[in-house]
Amino acid sequence: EKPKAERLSVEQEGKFTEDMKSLFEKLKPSEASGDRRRRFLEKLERLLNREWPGHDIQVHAFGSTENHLCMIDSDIDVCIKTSWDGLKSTCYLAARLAKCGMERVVCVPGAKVPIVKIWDPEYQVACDMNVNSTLALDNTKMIKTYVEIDERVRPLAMIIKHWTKRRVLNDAAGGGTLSSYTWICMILNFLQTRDPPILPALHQRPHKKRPPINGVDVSFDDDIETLKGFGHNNKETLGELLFAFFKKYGHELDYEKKVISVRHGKLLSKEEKNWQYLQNNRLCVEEPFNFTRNLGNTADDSSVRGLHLEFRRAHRILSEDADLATVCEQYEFP
Ligand code: 3AT
Ligand code: MG
Repeated sequence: EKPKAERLSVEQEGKFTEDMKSLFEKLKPSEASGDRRRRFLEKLERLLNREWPGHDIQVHAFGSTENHLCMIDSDIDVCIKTSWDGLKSTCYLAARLAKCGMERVVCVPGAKVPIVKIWDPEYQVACDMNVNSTLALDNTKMIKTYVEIDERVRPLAMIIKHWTKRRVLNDAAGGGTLSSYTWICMILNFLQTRDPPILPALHQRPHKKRPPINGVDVSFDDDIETLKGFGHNNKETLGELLFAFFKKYGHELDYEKKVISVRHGKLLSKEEKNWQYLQNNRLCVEEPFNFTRNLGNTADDSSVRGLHLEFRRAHRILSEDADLATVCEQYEFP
């Protein structure tokens, strides 16, 4: 299938950008929901230190609670930092949280990062927590920095996240599709590869080196004052960008050969990464810190084919009548 139109007409583009702005206003979480999240985090920290006094237990939020891309129904991701060994057993932690009034408590001890999931009925929030797995705090800081560089990043990324949820493309663990984190990396790389670019590659810019954590280099340029305005030579509107996003992933990217790399701010080849023979390597998205990891491997070949069709569907609807509501229509299982 060939792309229907190379670009939007001026009228389509104007309408579409306005629709995006008003959808963004609806997606932005209210102040009240921000408050609920903050108060839940304070409560959790109080509760943990009351249950296990003397261990200086700190609660750090990461993921969308911290990276400016929070949706109304986003969970709260938490890293519990403590030098005490006692919380290493996530099931022990889970049992105590259940006693303290948390609901739907589940411990997942065998995961790459063991977590506890809870629902707090008081503040009506879901929370995933890990103990001392701090890498996510650093990659959250990276995303937050990218979002702050140019004012188009936040509305564009929120709308794409909304689209992924409506089209049921945002369930890495259960659905064999992609996590929000993987989607965000695909959006950032798209913005790094516009001409002229809207985002730089923070890892490639000069910056102070920090000591590695568990062998992983966690440093990148986070000097937001000098980074702001980086993309000002690019004048593309939100509407043009979303259209180009669907076109790129629906019709332009060579999935067979390429690797999406936020760390390098460009596409790499599977050969140079030696990723030709990885399992589930149809869609390759390099994890920016643990760069031997392919974030796209949660989607198998048939799932990537489904994603590809979704990009093409969105692109086709936009080129026909630029209707954002239809693009984001809830997917109904047949
Ligand atoms: P939602 O609003 O919850 O959909 P999010 O940005 O919070 O979006 P996730 O809940 O998928 O994204 O993930 C929470 C954070 O966990 C994001 C990132 O800091 C970290 N993370 C997720 N997946 C990975 C991964 N495969 N490798 C490293 N860090 C990850
Ligand atoms: Mg989250």
